[in-house]
Amino acid sequence: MSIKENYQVAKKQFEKWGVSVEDAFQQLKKIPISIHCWQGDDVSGFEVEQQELSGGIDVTGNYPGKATTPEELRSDLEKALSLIPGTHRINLHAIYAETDRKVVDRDQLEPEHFKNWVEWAKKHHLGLDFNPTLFSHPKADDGLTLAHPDKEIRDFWIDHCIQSRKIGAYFGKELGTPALTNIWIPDGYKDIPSDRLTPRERLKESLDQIFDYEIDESLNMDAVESKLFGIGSEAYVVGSHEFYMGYALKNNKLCLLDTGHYHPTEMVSNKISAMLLYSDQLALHVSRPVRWDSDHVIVLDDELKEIGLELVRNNALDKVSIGLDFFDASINRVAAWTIGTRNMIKSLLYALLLPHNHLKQLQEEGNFTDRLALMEEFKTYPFGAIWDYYCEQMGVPTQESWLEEVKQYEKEVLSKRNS
Ligand code: RNT
Ligand code: ZN
Repeated sequence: MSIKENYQVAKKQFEKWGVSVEDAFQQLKKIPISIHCWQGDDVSGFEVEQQELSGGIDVTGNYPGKATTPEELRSDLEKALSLIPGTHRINLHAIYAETDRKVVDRDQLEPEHFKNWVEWAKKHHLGLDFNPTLFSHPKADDGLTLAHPDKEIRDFWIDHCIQSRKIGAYFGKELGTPALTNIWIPDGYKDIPSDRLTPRERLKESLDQIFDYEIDESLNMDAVESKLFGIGSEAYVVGSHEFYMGYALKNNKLCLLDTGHYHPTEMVSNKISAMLLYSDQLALHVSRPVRWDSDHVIVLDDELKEIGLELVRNNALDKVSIGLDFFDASINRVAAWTIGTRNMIKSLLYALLLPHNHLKQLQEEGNFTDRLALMEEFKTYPFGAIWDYYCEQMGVPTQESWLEEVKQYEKEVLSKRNS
């Protein structure tokens, strides 16, 4: 049977429940995923004076062929994008600036250092998002940035964040879609602090200064990303969840929830509905923590499906910016992007195919038997046949056939690099 024939049979199964598969496709097409550029080069970036990755995050593996120039990274992204259905966004970090071999410190970065990215994004109809980089830098060596006791260091990073917001606004203006500029800092302590409050007071003040600089919100939106712990900040992280949730709500900023930044039994899927009652916008870094914030490539596991379900059944697709955040250097990096992004889209499609009104109604009636029975049965409905047809319709390879293309690219391009 062809993909189309399989689809036609499968479609009937979902239609039996009043679900329109065509409507699901229409909706899915419009959901942009912000694909993080840093999976392509192990969070290295292109600074002239390259620094070791710091900030308590870590990339393991040395799969050959990593991108070491902007051209290589963009070419790898293009390959991945050609294997992913839909029109998406690319998420950049400040270390991906192109400064023409000149040393430009982070507080001096300007929109012009990203003009090649913007030209490229225009050509490929992509939106761009941004992140200041507050790690892998001598001024972040002791693991403190915006909460640093030294005012000079704080000011340096404040300036960097303000410049970053300007760069975000430049993306927004050039590309006609607002950038999301997300601040994540590593600040924290390895061991039990003797004072938790003072660093948090300083972080709050630094953020106030950063956001005091006025930027048109229709061009750039600001997000803040919390964390529970990192390597070297096991005992205390200044920018904890409560810290940023309070800050974001009070100051009308977006809270960014990274799925790897909570206690292992604490699920981001369970937070979305609660957060959205108090804020009309939210951002995600969808990642996969394995025992710690390990940033494994996302797989179609229960939590990823649950996130998709929460976004769809709460009508939250317009309110939540979906970004990805994983970096695995032990496998082909183009494949890593492709696997992870296709999985994110699959989780949304899976969710778009369920009869949510009916399932909600069952719960309201206290009919938990039917609720569980149906939710379990839907797991083995012929979702794969619908996904395959979606890929075919969107002009990207179906099933595992994309892997052949990655292998070909590896043979022709990646294996010729000396990285
Ligand atoms: C770190 C945060 C942060 C980074 C990127 C590279 O724990 O998740 O988002 O992964 O900024
Ligand atoms: Zn993150």
